[in-house]
Amino acid sequence: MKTFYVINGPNLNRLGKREPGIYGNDTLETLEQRLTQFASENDSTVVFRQSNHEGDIIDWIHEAESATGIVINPGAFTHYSYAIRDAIASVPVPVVEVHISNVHKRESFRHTSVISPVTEGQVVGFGLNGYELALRSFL
Ligand code: CA2
Repeated sequence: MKTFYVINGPNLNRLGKREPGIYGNDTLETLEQRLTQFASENDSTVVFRQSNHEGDIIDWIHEAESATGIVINPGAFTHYSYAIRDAIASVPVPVVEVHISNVHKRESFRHTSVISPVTEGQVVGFGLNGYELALRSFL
C-alpha cells in the first residue's frame, strides 16, 4: 500500500467560494473525495491536509518522510518560502508541486517558485485535475 500526502497551503480552503474564474467551482472537500477515491482504486491511501500557517506545512512535510510521495500546492508560499523549500530538501521523499491556475499567465511575482528546484516536477494550469496528474506521476 502506497501512502501519499497531499498538502495545500494558504487560502486554498476558500476553493469554490471565491474567484471561480481562476480556481473553478469545486471545493477542497470535493477534491479530497476525488483523490481518496482515485487512491483507493490504485492500492494507495491519501493523507489530505490544508493550513494557512507555514509551520503546519513544514511539520507535515517532516511527518511525510516515510510516504511514497508528497503532492504540494504551497499557495503563495511557493513564491518566497525558503523554509518550505528547506523542509522539502530535508526529507528523502519525492515531491510534485501543483498549481491550479497557470501561474505563468498571471502576475510576474507568481512566475517564480523557490520550491521547484527541490521537486521532481510541476503541474500547472490544469485546475484540480493537476492533483490527480501528480499522483499518477508517482504511480
Ligand atoms: O494556482 C495555484 O494553485 C496557486 O498556488 C494558488 C495560490 C496563489 O497564491 C499561487 O500564486 C497560485 C492562491 C490560493 C488562493 O486560493 C483561492 C481559492 C479560491 C478563492 C480565493 C483564493
